[in-house]
Amino acid sequence: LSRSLSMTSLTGVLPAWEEDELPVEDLLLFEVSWEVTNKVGGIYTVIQTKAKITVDEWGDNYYMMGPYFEHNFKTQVESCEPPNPAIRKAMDALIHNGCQVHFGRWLIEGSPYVILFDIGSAAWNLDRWKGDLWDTCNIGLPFHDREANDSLILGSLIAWFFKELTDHLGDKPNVISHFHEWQAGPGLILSRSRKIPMATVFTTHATLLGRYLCAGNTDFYNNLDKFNIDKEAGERQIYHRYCLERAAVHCAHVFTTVSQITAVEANHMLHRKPDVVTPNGLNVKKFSAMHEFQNLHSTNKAQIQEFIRGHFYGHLDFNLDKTLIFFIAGRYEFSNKGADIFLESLSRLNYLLRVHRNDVTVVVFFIMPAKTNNFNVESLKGQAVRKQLWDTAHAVKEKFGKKLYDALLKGQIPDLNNILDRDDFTIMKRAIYATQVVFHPEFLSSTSPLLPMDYEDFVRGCNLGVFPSYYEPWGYTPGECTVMGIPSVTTNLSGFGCFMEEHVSDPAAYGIYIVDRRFRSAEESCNQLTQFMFSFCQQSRRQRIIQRNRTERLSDLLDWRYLGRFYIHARHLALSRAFPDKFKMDPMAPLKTEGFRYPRPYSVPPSPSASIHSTPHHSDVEDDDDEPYDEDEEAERDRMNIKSPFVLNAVP
Ligand code: G6P
Ligand code: 1S3
Repeated sequence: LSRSLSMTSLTGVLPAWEEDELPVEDLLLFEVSWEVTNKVGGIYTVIQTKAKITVDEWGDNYYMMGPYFEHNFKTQVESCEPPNPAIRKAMDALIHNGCQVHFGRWLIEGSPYVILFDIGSAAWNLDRWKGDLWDTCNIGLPFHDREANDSLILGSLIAWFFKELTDHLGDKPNVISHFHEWQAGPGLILSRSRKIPMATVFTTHATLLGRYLCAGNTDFYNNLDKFNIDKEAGERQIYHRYCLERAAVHCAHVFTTVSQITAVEANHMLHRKPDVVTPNGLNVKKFSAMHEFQNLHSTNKAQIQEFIRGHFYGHLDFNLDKTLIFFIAGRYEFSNKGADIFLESLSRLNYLLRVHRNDVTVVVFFIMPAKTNNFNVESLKGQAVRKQLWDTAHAVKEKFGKKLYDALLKGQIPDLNNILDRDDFTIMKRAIYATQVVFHPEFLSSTSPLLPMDYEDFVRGCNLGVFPSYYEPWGYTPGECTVMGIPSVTTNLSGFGCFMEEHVSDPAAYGIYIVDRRFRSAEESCNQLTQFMFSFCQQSRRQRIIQRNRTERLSDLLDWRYLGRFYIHARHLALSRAFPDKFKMDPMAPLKTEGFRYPRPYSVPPSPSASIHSTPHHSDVEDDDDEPYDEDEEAERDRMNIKSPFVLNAVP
C-alpha cells in the first residue's frame, strides 16, 4: 500500500509499475554494508538516502547491519531494544560469547533500525575464522591487510547472527539479506556455505579491478575482454580481496550492479552477468513552488560571491554579476574523476573567452578533499558549534511557528505534545549529539570559517557542475546537481551519464551535457567539454533560469520512489530462487521501465542541427536584466505542447 501511495506523487510522465507486492509481514529484510552509519564514500549515500522508502515499505521488518564505531554510534544512533524477540535472542547468543552487538535507530530520515557489530571485541577469533574461510573456499587473507581482516570478522559475526536468527525463526518469516560491495562479501559467502535458509542479493558499486586498472592509465573499456584478471589482481596485491569479491558475486542468488556500464565491466572482471541493474536514487524533496529552488540558487550564489570577494580581495577586476561559478567534486582520484581533462578544457575555455572578447568570468572550485595544513580548528570550535545549534533551533522554530499559526487560523489551540514530529526530534538529537564530539575539519561545511556552507547549499549556488569522469560506476555528483536544478556535465563512461542517455530523449535540453569519453580520444573529449562550457557561458541569465527549471524537472527520474523498484525487483527474484515453492516469479517478465525515454521538452525545436547543445535562446541578443520572470511559464508551455519563442543557441 505504501508503495503504491508514494508512486502516485511522481509525475505522470514516468511509467507506472505493476510488480506483485511482496507480503512483507511474512518477511524480514536485512541490508549489510561497511558504510551503515559509517561514511566512507558513495555507498553511504545509497544506503542513507534509500532508508526512507525502505522503511515506508517494510516498517519494523527492515534492519541495516554494519560495523560498530563508538564515535559514529554516539553521534548518529539512538540506542533502543529490538522489536523482534528473535533478533534479541540472536544478538544475545553472540553477546554471551564475548562479542559486542549494538542495536538502535539510525537518526536519518526514516529512522531505520541498525544492528552494529563491534569488530574489536571479536578480533580474538580472527585466526580461527581465517581457518574457516580457508576450509570453506580456499581464500587466504594476509595478516597485513587490516581492511580485509576486518571484513572477515564482520562477515563471521553476521553469518553467526543469521544462523542463530533462522534457528529461532523456524521457516517463518523468511529472511532476505542484501549485501553491498566486497567488504560485506564474507558474511554472504559464509552464510551460503553454511546453508543458512535465506534469500541473498549482492550489489557491487565498483569492481576492485576496474578501479585499479583505470587509475593506472589503462585503455580499460577497449580491452575489457583481454585482461588476465587473476594476474592483474596478483600484481596489484589485491588477489585475496578480489577472490572475496568474486566468491560473493557467485554465491548470491541475485547479483546486481549500479549501472549498465558496470554490468558490462562486472561480466568481464567477475565473470557473472548481473541479474538486475539497480541504479542509485536520491531522496528528492520537492518545493511547493517552482521558484523556491531558483531563489535558493540566488541566495546561495550570493554567499559564494562573498567568498570570491574575500578571496580576490585587492585583485577584483571582474564584474561579479557577469561571473559564472563552475565546480568539480569527488574523491581525489585525479584522472578517474576527470580533473585532468577539466583543467585542460578550462585553459581552452579561457582562450575562447578572450578571443571572443566575452565579458563573462568563470570562477572554478575544485572540491576534492586532500591533505591540508589548516587553521587551528580548536579555536573556532565554540563559534561553529554554537552556530550549528542556532541553525537547528531556528529551523525547528520556523516549522513550529507555522503549525501554530495554521491551527490558530482555524480557531484551534494545537496539541502541543504532537506539534513536533519524529523528524524534528531526529535533527535536534543529531545537533546535540554532534556537540559532544571532537570536531573534524571538512572542506565544505556550514561551520567552516572560510566558506561556511554545506555541500548542498554550495551546489545550489553554482551555475554548472563539471564531472568528466573516466571511471565512475554511478556518480552521485551530477545527480545531486539535477535534483537541485543545477545543470551539469557528465560522461558516457559514468553510470549516471549512460542512464540519462538511455532514459532521456535529449539530455542536453535538460542541462545534462554528456561528454563522449568512450569513443573519442582524450583530445576530442577535451574539445567537446570546452565547447559545452563555452556555449554555457554564452547563455543569458534568462536562458540559464529556463534551463534550471528544465533540469529540475528530471528529478523525479532520480527519486528513490521511482528507482526503488529495481531493488524490490531484485529481492523478489532472490526469493523466487531461494524459496521457489513459496515465491513465484516469471524470470522473463520485463520491468515496466524498459524502453522508457523521458520526452524532450516540447518547447525545444525538433531539429538540433544548428547546435551542439539545445539550450533555449531568447530572441534578444543579450538579456542580463533581472526583471521578474514567470518561472512556471516554460513548464506550462511544455504541458500545453506550445512551441517556445526561443531558438537554439548556435555555437560559433
Ligand atoms: C534565480 C533568481 C533570479 C536570479 C538568478 C541568477 O533564478 O530567481 O532572481 O537573477 O537566479 O541566475 P544566474 O544564472 O545568473 O546565477
Ligand atoms: C562508488 O563510490 P566511488 O565514488 O568510489 O559507489 C557509488 C555508489 O554506488 C557510485 O556512485 C560511485 O560511482 C562509485 O565510485
